[in-house]
Amino acid sequence: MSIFKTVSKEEEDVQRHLDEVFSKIQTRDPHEKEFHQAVLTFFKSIKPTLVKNPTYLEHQILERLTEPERAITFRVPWVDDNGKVQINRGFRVQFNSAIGPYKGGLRFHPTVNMSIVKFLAFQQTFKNALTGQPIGGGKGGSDFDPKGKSDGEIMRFCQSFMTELVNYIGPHTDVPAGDIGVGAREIGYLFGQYKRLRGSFEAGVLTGKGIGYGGSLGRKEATGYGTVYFVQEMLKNEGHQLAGSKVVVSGSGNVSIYAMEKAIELGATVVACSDSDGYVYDEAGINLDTVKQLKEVECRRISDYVDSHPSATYVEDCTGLWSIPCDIALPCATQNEIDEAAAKQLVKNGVKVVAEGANMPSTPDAAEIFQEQDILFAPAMAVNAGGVAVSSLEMAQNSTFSSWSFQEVDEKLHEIMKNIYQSCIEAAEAHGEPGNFSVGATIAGFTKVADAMIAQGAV
Ligand code: NDP
Ligand code: 2IT
Repeated sequence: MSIFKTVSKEEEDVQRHLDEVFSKIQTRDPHEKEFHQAVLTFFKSIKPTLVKNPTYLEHQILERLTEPERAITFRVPWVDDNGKVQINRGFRVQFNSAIGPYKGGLRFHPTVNMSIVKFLAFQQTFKNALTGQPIGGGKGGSDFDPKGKSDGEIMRFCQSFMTELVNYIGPHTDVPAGDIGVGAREIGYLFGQYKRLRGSFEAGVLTGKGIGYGGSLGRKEATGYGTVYFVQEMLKNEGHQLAGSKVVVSGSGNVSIYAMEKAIELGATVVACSDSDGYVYDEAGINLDTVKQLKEVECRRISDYVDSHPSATYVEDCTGLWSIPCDIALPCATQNEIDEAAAKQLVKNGVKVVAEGANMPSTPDAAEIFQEQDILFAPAMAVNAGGVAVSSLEMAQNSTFSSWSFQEVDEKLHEIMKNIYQSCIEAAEAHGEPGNFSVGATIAGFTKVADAMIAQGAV
């Protein structure tokens, strides 16, 4: 039986094709379940445009789009503080370069494997297209766990990782950046080693760099701010505003912190945030200075928040966060953090907006619940695109030896997020699914990449 709902003859044909391609992908790499999830969600969303434009199928676009141009794994040996050799696995998936050099972050987390990196690189391709910037899609990382490692261990790991990665990247080839477990410190060590190995200062090879050596003002804030700018557009369209709303944000890393900062600046109250151990609830509003001090400066756990805020509550259950009543839910931690039960709980508690700051944080069941219940639900591909968009602005500054002010970058980011919102709305409307941001975002990104691929022939 088919996994897709059918209606017309044209739809049936498209569906058969989608089923065939999907089944081939599953058979080839049966254990890559996150990648399968991303592909299936993508197929469901692009179906209306395939029905309208059969030419995409004639060019075997789906088979080509779902096979990375290159997928690299490598050994990363490093020496720990006890003098013991440790071995991790490194990855870089260069998924699609139809519209520009591969671009996407590096994730250091023990859960990293080929399925995770492929799903991230696949989605990055369409996200990057949506930004309107000339960047292709890639992603990488390692199963290295930065937690509890000394600064020296982090540096030696990054140097070893780059010693291999250097063979595959460059300002016009592939430009990595940060993601989970990779922030300014790691990018600094990676950049230093790249520069040493190449013997030249190629600023545009990595983004998210420190401001003193080619980084862009506003990059650190971009993903979180962009997430909230997107939410602002969604609310504006419904005649609502952020001021006075109650917000729950998962995670307390880079995306979460700057989503909280912008939401608070715009008058919302953020009542809870989390890390992988648990969440804090502060009815009066989370004190962001405390979170920044704990997470950005001292690398401590979110449980320590209550030491200086005794009226707040800490609960050792990170997904329990979704049972807190709120108007706006911003999942900003990791994939599949909102499952069916959490989605039902959010809906029951009256959530009005769910915007994905993290990549693929809602399971397919959860996403379906939000869509069925007419919640304003927007996918990662659109919502968190501000980070990579400003990475592209960093590349532009590097290539012209210029540096723009924070305000200039922030204004450009805001404009880009408004444009992404508009592209989603228009593409959804044009394909008979008004208000469906998942369909709109995916089709807008897909069209740009697929058209460029067709124009460039079978490469
Ligand atoms: P950080 O490493 O800065 O922060 C990650 C946060 O999520 C931490 O609070 C972490 O808790 C929590 N977390 C990580 N893994 C899990 C897990 N398995 N279960 C529960 N909590 C978890 O990463 P970022 O903020 O950069 O990234 C967060 C998300 O946003 C990711 O999905 C990433 O792909 C996405 N993203 C990031 C962009 C960027 O510019 N950085 C751009 C676009 C998307 P703990 O400290 O306990 O591990
Ligand atoms: O998922 C993402 O978009 C990122 N981690 C940011 C990628 C980038 O190249 O800035």
